[in-house]
Amino acid sequence: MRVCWKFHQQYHCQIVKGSRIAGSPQLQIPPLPSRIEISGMLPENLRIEDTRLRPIAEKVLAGERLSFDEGVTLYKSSDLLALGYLAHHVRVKLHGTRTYFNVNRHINPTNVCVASCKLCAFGRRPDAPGAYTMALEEAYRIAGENWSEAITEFHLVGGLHPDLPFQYYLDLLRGLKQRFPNVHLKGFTAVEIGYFSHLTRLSIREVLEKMKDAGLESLPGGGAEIFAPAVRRVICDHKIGAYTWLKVHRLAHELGMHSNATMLYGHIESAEDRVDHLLQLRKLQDETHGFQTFIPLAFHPANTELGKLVEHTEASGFMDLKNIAVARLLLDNFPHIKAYWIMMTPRVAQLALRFGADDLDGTVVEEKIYHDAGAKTPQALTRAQLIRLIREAGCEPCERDTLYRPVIRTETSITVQA
Ligand code: V47
Repeated sequence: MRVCWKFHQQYHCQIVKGSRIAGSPQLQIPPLPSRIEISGMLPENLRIEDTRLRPIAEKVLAGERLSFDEGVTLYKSSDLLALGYLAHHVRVKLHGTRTYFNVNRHINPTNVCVASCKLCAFGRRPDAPGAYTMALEEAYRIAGENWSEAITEFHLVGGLHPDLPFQYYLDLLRGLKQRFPNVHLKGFTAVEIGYFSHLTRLSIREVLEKMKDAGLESLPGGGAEIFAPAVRRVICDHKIGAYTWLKVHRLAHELGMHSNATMLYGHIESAEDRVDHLLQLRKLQDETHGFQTFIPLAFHPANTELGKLVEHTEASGFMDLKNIAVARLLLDNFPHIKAYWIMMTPRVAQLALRFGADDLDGTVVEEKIYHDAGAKTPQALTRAQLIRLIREAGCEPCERDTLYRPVIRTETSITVQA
């Protein structure tokens, strides 16, 4: 058992790793499965309006893997309640009603970005109004601000800054780890890692090794967008392609780091593009088992070039729930599906807990990427608000750390179960 003491201005926290507070519920995290086995009978009372879904439902309940064509059928169906029923069935087999959330803080060290992706409202050219880059001390100060409950994760993501040396990021990681030794550092999308490799002429593996050595513990899922090259050329033409995105995650997994995956929907992509994207992720997961969570992300058009190019209405609650459900059904080897409340609103994210999602993400504290693109959601939710949303949906809240280990809090201590 490792015991460390962490002192904050607001809090004195005892962090006890690998132990359990007496009297707390004994929760076990399942190891990452290589293939998730699910079986059952099609219940008599399951009403499937879209008859094309019936054979797919039989396969889902028999625990069989779905094909590309079946994925497209799921996306083209409007029988959302049947999709939700099936996805919820899979979710309950995996997790019961347990629903994960975490107490985290987002930090975006810079919004300066040379990529100019048409989908993005966050990145700025270096001389554009609103461009910023945090000095290291400023980043450390912000990391400790505006939260009242001890954080277990910093989520670090920025732009592709042309002049910041790689050393800045290594110093940032080291400085955060030094000041907040018990906070997990999840950071830098595969796009940023690819860019650091390009800038430094180090291989991607070397970049990841150096970042890991400086304190990086896992990678977020951003930058995946849609893998289909024809779509990528329009929405983010200067970014790494699918091959490099997947390579970065494969290498991170080989180095023992877990990561997440995302998909951006609701712009110019087709149902086939979405299924192709999900199946490329499923294939890599078969190889590495390093992904923890899949997060579908709805495109927000405000203040983006892409928003001006396409005649567009913002993604609907219907599409949000469908993407959660289809992801749960196709990604049979991903342990978790996250309903990111910042993106889908707390109201829809709560519904998603009954459509295949088992994770709501976290307290976040300060969010820029979606709010620059017009999100009307709050910047933060408290731990109590997340718990209420989960309980109201008839689910059992479970605070997790980044690696899905249950976290148990008292007023003075935090326990992470091994
Ligand atoms: O990569 C950017 C997307 C992502 C827009 O891993 C946009 O736990 C919609 O990846 N409209 C960043 N989406 C966010 C992200 C994430 C969020 C929460 C948790 C995790 C995790 C990862 O946001 C980008 C891009 O795909 N994005 N601009 C936009 N206008």
